Amino acid sequence: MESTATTPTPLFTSKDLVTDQDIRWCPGCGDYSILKQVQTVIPELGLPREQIVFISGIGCSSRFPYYMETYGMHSIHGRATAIASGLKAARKDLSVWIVTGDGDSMSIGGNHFIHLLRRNFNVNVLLFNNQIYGLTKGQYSPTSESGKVTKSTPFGSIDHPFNPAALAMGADGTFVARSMDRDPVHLKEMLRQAAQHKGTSFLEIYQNCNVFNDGAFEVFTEKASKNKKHSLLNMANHWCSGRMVNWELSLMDLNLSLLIMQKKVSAQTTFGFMTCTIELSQEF
Ligand SMILES: Cc1ncc(C[n+]2csc(CCOP(=O)(O)OP(=O)(O)O)c2C)c(N)n1
Ligand code: SF4
Ligand SMILES: [Mg+2]
Repeated sequence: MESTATTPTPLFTSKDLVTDQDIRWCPGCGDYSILKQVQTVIPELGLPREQIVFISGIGCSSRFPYYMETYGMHSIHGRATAIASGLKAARKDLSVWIVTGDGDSMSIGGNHFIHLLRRNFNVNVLLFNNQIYGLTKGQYSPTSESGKVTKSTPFGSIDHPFNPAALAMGADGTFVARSMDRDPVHLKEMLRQAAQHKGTSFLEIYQNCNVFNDGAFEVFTEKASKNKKHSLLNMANHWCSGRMVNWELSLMDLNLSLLIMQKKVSAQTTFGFMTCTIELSQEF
């Protein structure tokens, strides 16, 4: 049967999304790449700019709405999720995007974050995870690795880090994906899929803070290690084609003790492309 799906016609270009604001991110920050990919994908939605809204909390990442020529709000620390939910409840026609950081969403905003996913409001969450508090100049965050030495943990952090994607799955998130600032092709594809998803889409983006946590994700990008440490899985397709069980088995053979393998999910649940953080016992 022929597909009747049509691709929307863009009403503007990525250049129309560039604002007159001076960008205050440090030169070399991974946020620039994310901004560029978002500005590339948003016109593809075919919506007028007045139907697109970016709402952020507080942090370097949360300066994002200033740099998007759409509606937007640089809101309150950890509360972008609540404000976005309220807006979406009142204006279902809007495409609502939440931009947050690992501190903003996993510390002060942690409670709002899990309840947004549980409620499954039709909004999109972009979590820029640089595993540090960037704006406040380099304190450890809930996603910093154990032993992390920072100004606030001079003898090394004694905390176990949160895995935001695992947290999202624990809250029964219906779209959970992870990408990287350094992989623009994959990032754009994840943004497209997130936009298409009905319900809360959660996209975690590994983002390099070259000033306070440089190279945190090098292991996934450098030639010597990336094939061993980095694998792309698309659970959605495999679930739909009824082959999820096969994937589960083959991944277990490969020693991937990912949470997604252990968790029973509903048929509606979509898991986007996950970047594995566990060393593969053999290469794909
Ligand atoms: C109520 C409140 N508490 C604390 C702060 C200080 N503060 C500002 S940004 C921030 C953390 C930001 O970290 P993250 O969300 O990871 O963003 P990044 O700067 O790394 O992009 C904190 C603790 C604040 N602005 N308001
Ligand atoms: S402090 Fe880090 S996250 Fe913030 S703008 Fe600079 S490089 Fe980017
Ligand atoms: Mg951060």
